[in-house]
Amino acid sequence: MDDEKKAHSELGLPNPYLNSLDGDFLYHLGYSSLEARNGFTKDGVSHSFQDVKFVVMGGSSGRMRSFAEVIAREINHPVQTAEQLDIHRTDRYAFYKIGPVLSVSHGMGVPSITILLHEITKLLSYAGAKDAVLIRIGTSGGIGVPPGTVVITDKTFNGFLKEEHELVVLGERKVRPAVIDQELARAIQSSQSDARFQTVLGGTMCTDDFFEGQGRVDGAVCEHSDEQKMDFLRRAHSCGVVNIEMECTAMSSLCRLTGYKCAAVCVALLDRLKGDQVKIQEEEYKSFGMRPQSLVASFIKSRLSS
Ligand code: R2B
Ligand code: URA
Repeated sequence: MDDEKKAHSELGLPNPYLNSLDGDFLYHLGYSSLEARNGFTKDGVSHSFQDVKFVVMGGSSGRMRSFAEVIAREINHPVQTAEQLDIHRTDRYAFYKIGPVLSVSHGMGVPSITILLHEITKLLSYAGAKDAVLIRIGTSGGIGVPPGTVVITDKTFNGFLKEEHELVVLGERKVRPAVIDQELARAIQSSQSDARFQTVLGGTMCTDDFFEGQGRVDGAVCEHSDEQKMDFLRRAHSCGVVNIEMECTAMSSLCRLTGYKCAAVCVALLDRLKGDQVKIQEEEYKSFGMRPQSLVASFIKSRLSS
């Protein structure tokens, strides 16, 4: 076996060039491959990434700070405050380590989550945490489901309603399958311990824009009609799409290639068949936002105790 192939299979990522790097600095996270392999020290305490079993990602830093405390309580972690769990090194992504769980923000949209996914899957692979599961917890626009419903994604669609992720590499369009782990999605749904909200398994459409990309007619620019929007949303719904967000196809396609299982658990803030504006009250927004956190915390707790 030549050196490149050996390196590829050793790290388990589909990039032979990683082998020839003389150390890999994960610039947006601020950690090096050496620290991923050997661990790091914070406030005089040694930490390792080797024990990571779950990476929970969400758009905002506040949500991931909250999740760090939620999961710390749920799994009885000896350290419970976000300040002490915080291991961020840069301002790009919030980053918390709670024993076997990483809680990381991913920002909004495909470009932002893609950068994180490249770096986090390299970090896990350097650390030897190849069995870690990646879960996105987020918000979304529902289609034909009441606001507050938590959607666990079983299919990821792009804006053409194809189960694919498209990107441009070296001036050419690349189209990759965007499929998600069914067993993981079902396991998350069945771990629900809080019966106060509805969950549904269904298709999620990923778009590169919140306004025109999601068919809204309330952006600064709109060149389609309300009727065209409704026709498209109904067509999407008939293909099995029950919610719309802005990251899932990038996540499912990259995780398929890197060999990590992933899931998306997003609460619907509104029903897009009834309107475009997200006019939710602050209290309701907070309580809806806790639903994916509560479900994923139950799932992680049950996995860790089994
Ligand atoms: C859901 O909400 C954000 C846009 O408001 C985006 O990150 C997403 O996927
Ligand atoms: N996030 C989205 O991407 N779309 C919505 O409609 C609501 C939240």
